[in-house]
Amino acid sequence: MTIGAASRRVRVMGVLNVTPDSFSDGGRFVDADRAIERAIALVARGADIVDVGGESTRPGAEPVTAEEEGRRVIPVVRTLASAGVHVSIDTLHAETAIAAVEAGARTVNDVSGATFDQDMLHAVAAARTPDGAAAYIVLGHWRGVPDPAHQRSEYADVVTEVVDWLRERAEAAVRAGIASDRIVLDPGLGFDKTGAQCWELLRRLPELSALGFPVLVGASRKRMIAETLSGVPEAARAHPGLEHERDLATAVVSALAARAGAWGVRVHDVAATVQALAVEAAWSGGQDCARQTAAQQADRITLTGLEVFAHHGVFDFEREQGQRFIVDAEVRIDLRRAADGDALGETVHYGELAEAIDAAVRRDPVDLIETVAERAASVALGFAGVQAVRVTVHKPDAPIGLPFADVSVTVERSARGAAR
Ligand code: PMM
Repeated sequence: MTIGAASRRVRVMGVLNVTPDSFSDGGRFVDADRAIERAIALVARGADIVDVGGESTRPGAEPVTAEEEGRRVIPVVRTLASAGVHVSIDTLHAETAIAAVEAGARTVNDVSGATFDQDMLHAVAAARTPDGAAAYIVLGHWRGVPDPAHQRSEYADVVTEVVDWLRERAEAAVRAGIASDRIVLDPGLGFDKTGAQCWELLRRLPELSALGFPVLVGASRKRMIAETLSGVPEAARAHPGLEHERDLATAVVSALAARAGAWGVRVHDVAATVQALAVEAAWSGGQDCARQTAAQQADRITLTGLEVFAHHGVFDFEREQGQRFIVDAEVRIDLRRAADGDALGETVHYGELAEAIDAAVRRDPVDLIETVAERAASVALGFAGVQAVRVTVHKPDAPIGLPFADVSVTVERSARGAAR
């Protein structure tokens, strides 16, 4: 399968930890043969990608050298890739990434967003699989090597910071030579984030999708799930049929992530997630992510004919006398939550939008209506939840020496400089 053209609605990435100290497998798959057996079971249950990791990112886990990591993972990667499995290599090390891609891994999954190893982006850009294909890269958000001694979950706005950081990392990847259609972004749930911050990232996932890259969600068995389950009766948590007591809740997250437009989910228990995704797909009538995202992006609020008297223009008399500027603004925002709850807090208050644009247009005089339009677009984008804006500034009384109806400038801008 490729990242661009989906064989299913949401990709399932099955976790294969080949470590003696992994988060949740407890080192059960250190032996290469057992790891391969486990991977084959993941694929049989419906995994589209098998994510092979040889170093635990669990806080406090012993770091491993690239050499030791390679020794653990490369034989597994080679065997699985030669059996036709889409293998992703979960690594922080460029050296391991290159060796894995050369052994057939098609994706490099770097939870540090390629900041841990400065060579990572160039290594991925240059690496080729044995059949000559360039690799995909998953860029995760993090603030450094997970360490229980570090309290690094202070954010002014976790979503804004994660989105801005990932946009910058995606741009760096493109500059390093990785094609933009080979980049996947991941909010890095649990990496220096509290449970509440992780849930907020999921709640506002469309803000990350608005960057234009596929989004991968990795909530599987994480503390955010355990915290949520702490409120349910003990007897409801014990599930003999599940490998882990957090797997059912993880599967529910997978279904909800699908609904929120995620491109893929990274999970330990593939079977539970595949079932949950089947239910979600049935419920949504087989509508695919792209269409769902497009529907979200089709929602809009339009304000037209806002008249502002201001002093913009290149001529002195325009600066002195002032004139009318007429503004049309269209903001794209997912309106379903506002409509579901009849909640003003979930949408853009059009009165406040009008006032903010009026103030931005009225501010200190400039020569060009281009500048005025840019200002208005920028304040409109500042409203919570706005994914994109289109602003037209008309100057119907412009000093043109011929009869004319109108002259205007239109700008379209996406949230936080959406990458595409
Ligand atoms: N989480 C872990 C490891 N790798 N990769 C991606 N892309 N996203 C994640 O959220 C992520 C990851 C840590 O969890 P684990 O040790 O249980 O696999």
